[in-house]
Amino acid sequence: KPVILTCAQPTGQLTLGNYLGAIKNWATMLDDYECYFGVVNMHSITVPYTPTDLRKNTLSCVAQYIACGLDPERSNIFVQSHVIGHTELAWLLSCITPIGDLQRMTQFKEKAAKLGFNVGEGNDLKFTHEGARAGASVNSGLLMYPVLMAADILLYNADAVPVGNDQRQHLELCRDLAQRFNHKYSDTFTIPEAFIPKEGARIMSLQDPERKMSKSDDNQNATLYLLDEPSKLKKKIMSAVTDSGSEIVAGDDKPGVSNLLQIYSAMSGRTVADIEESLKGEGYGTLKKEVADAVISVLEPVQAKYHDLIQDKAYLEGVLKSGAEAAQKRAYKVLGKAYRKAGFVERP
Ligand code: AQP
Repeated sequence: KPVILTCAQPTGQLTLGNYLGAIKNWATMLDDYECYFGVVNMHSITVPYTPTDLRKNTLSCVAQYIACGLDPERSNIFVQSHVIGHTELAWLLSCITPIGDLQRMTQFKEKAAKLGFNVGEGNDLKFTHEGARAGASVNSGLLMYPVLMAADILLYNADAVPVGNDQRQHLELCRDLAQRFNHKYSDTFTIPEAFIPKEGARIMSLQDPERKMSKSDDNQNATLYLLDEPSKLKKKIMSAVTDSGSEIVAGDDKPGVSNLLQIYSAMSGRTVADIEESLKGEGYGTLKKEVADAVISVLEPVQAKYHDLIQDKAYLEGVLKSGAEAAQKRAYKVLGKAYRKAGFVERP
């Protein structure tokens, strides 16, 4: 079977963006692919965090994966730091990655901006006024993030990586690095394909529909978390920013309404055109109410399953143990091959 590898960060609670752009899709691939689903905790420490939350969110992320339909009997669910090889391969890859390639990554620029920096012309980092006053700094791990992500993927010689649209640029870099390594040494890595869903690939913030919905948004009303109580989900959707005019149609000049239609469509399986037609003449309030109903009816059973699973720590730890064993087996093989190609002598 072809191999897929894909991951989410346990930086915070998973969002509806993570679900629609990623996890929902992964759950459809269990039978046709050999699946590796990572919880990439090493990526989470590239931004400010607290260890207690990271620990809690890691197990919670595993339970959310399973509650969303990632069956551990038909896939390998593992935590990144449990598998030796991710950072080792990242080191090999970093030595063939020009720094400039990392400085121009959109996610790096956005996250650096959040920390108090502007990335100017020529990709140099400059303090913003507030950043300078707060003594801001950007750690080199944040810059290296895409190299570690490339290692996550190449370590399993994955054929494909199902991700949301925001990861397209990182995946391109991963493909470049694989090609560069293969060219510099000899054929070692599979060049992975990006699987980006047609619907839901880019769910936007409810408060600023020009930005993607993100788990670490400072404005809690901007993001729908999978574990938000139904009343909270409804409240956030009812207060979502909409656009001028009153017609319920998708379009570039209507980012707020388009986002709500996109969410509605992805949650209900109906097409946007069908929804537009059925809501002709109705106001934004009706649209929001229907979106809330659609979101809640999908998430309620997910939440019920999650609350059962999270009680059973022994079960979750068992899932992670067998996931890590399977992942490690594959990772060792690929890492060994890459080490040999790079000229490292065999381990005694
Ligand atoms: N808004 C989104 N719409 C569609 N897909 C999305 N993904 C993330 N946000 C959206 C997809 O979810 C998968 C896991 O993402 P991640 O955990 O690696 O985190 P991220 O992409 O950095 O997303 P966040 O939520 O914005 O996290 P923070 O706030 O920590 O940076 C990926 O496949 C991603 O494409």
